[in-house]
Amino acid sequence: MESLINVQDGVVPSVCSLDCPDQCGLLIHKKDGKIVKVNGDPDHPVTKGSICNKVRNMGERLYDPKRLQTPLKRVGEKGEGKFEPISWDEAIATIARHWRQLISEEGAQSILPYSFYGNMGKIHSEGMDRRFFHRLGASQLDQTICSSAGNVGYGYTMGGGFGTDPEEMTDTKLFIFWGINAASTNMHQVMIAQKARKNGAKLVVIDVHKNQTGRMADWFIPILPGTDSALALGIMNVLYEENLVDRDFLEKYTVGYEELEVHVKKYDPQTVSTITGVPADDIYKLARMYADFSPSLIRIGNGPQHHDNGGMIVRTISCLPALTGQWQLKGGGAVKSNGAYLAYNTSALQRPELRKNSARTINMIQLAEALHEADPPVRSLFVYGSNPAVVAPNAGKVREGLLREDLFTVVHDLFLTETAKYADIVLPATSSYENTDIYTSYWHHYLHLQEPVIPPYGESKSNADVFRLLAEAMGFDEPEFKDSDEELIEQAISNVTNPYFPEINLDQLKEKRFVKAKNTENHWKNLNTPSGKIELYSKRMEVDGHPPLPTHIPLVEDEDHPFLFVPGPNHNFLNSTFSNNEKHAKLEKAPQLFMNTQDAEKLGIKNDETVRIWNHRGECEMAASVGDQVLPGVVVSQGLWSDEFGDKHLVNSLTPDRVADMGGGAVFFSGKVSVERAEKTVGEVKKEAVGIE
Ligand SMILES: Nc1nc2c(c(=O)[nH]1)N[C@H]1C(S)=C(S)[C@@H](COP(=O)(O)OP(=O)(O)OC[C@H]3O[C@@H](n4cnc5c(=O)[nH]c(N)nc54)[C@H](O)[C@@H]3O)O[C@H]1N2
Ligand SMILES: Nc1nc2c(c(=O)[nH]1)N[C@H]1C(S)=C(S)[C@@H](COP(=O)(O)OP(=O)(O)OC[C@H]3O[C@@H](n4cnc5c(=O)[nH]c(N)nc54)[C@H](O)[C@@H]3O)O[C@H]1N2
Ligand code: SF4
Ligand SMILES: [Mo]
Repeated sequence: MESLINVQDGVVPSVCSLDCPDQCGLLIHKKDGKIVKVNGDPDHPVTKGSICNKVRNMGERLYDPKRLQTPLKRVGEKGEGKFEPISWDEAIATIARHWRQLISEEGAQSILPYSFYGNMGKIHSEGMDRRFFHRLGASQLDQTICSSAGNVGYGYTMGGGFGTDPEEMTDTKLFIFWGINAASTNMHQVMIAQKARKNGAKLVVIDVHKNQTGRMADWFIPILPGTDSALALGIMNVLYEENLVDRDFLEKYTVGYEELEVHVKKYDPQTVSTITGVPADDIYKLARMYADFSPSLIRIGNGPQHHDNGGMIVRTISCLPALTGQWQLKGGGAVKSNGAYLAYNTSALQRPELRKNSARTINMIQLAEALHEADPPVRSLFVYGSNPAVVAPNAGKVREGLLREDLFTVVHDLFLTETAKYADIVLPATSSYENTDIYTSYWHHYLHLQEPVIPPYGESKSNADVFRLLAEAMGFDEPEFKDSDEELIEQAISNVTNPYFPEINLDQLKEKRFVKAKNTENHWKNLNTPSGKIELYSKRMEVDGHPPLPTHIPLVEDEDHPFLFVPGPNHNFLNSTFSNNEKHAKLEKAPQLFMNTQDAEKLGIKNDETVRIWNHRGECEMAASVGDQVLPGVVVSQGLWSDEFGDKHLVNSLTPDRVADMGGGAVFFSGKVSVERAEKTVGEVKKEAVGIE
């Protein structure tokens, strides 16, 4: 078949590479060899031709004049952003020279790779890079920043990332969006719910912020941050008390339902109300509704697990569907992540046996500490697919660490990100549209192939190609570094032990482009928990130092400030991706701080006035949005804003970098702040934010 790159004018297939559950099938419209339009693929069984506005405007990002074209070396101070173009030969030779010296003087552990999923492609985000860093013997990175607390919590109950198939949700009668801003972050889940609502289904949203998603609900339930375990236990209390549980199901398919019955007696609605801020009557109403409406589906978002007790919150919520036997109904159950259905042959792709040392592991959310205090010190950082100077907690301290003169930093990205500004060497990355790769969704059940649809931009190179070059420069002559991207794909999808993984080879995938996981319907009958059942009581949790039954555990006391601060993502960016693209930034206008009218009145803050938000870690400025969208004592912002449009918008300068209860997860939403009126007008803040009046 002709390479899609060579199509000058026409429509070619693709898949969205962003860290988003929807993983849409795309159709790329080309003219004169360039992308002129990005549409959804109407033949995709789940995303069905609709896509978000962010990716509709992807062309603006791919051809943004700010996109990197050549390798660069730093000629100014760290952080200043002054660079000069160099050749790939010089860039790779410089890195190899530094690393050889570091390895001989301080050991390979002094080198730390830092990566996440700016591109979700397996080959480029967790393929050749892993082979290289294993062989190098570098420090290992625990990739905890996104959803590890919730995934571990869900896993205690359900044995891993196994939940309801979105394609089965057409008959669902009750959707509970629990801590997910799906209107912005999982738009096809909203479309499915909206369609079901036409047939009488109801939508309940439980959130700390009445945002785009909350506003479309039949019933919005505001809750205090980090108290969702208590609410779920209150629901269980009513279900048991009023005999609304499915005892047959519990007996056959769960462990510990009798212990749970005794345990939840102490979580009566009155007690739970004082913890959660949800009125007791609403707890009764919600529990009865949950029993009445079948099938029901709980879509568990990422918000609740970005707290000190986030693992336990997700663990607790994930017990609910079993109580009313939802798993046995088509479209009933829950989804946290469905990623496990498409677990592939990671060891064949990543070759852990190439590692000859047992190097330390560094938790990525503690980068600030690692750069300041690791012993032996981190002396070189290689960043790709991530922008820690913006996305990591305690980002002010991360930036201080990046200033260290004795730290040799390399950043591989499409743009001169905030992190790249601190680099010694910057390497230009291809976009996913320029690569060959495979993608698996963590919500729907499809595996996709991406073939390059445009040539590499300027001199940019894919992640895998950069690691092939580095392997050669470091003298690694193992055949594993010679494998092509297509060979890597073949290895990843062959000899997969996961029983749900579809039987497919690369030629078949080229023809079909996407293929579904198989036999997933009865997953809940044979779980990867120690008992094989749904574990309401978990011995494994006890061994790991947690209460074995779902339990409400209060948040850690952050330093003494009056407001809990919840800085989540926004609609038009994807984490920090797009925040530097003018079109997307203009659509967001300016960063806002949502606060309750009572709090604003006490502080003499009016709507649209600029406020200063601060704590012992840092400070920020935003325009106040005063109203009833959040409960008193809570403030919420949206979006990880770029430095390019103002230097007072780094929300992560305020967030704590302590770890959650499970999985070493991040606690972005458990920090506390003070808020006061700033002297600036909102007009000035907006102007800084997006360059508009
Ligand atoms: N447009 C857009 N889409 C995205 C992203 C993006 O940045 N922008 N990011 C992508 C990524 S990487 C991820 S992980 C997902 C995240 O997407 P979601 O799963 O939606 O997670 P968040 O937006 O972090 O938080 C969801 C909601 O949880 C609420 N929340 C916070 N704390 C609590 C709490 O204690 N209890 C309850 N009940 N609610 C709480 C927040 O107010 C927010 O509305 O989205 C992906 N999709
Ligand atoms: N305050 C706060 N902070 C958060 C969150 C929050 O809700 N609130 N959410 C957290 C979550 S859930 C996540 S997942 C993290 C995400 O944090 P990151 O993983 O850092 O995500 P992005 O900010 O999108 O940065 C991805 C970078 O990868 C680059 N990139 C894209 N494709 C490629 C490629 O093929 N190769 C290379 N080399 N680079 C590429 C992009 O240009 C971009 O600069 O942020 C976390 N930070
Ligand atoms: S970001 Fe999400 S919704 Fe938008 S195109 Fe990509 S997968 Fe689809
Ligand atoms: Mo994430």
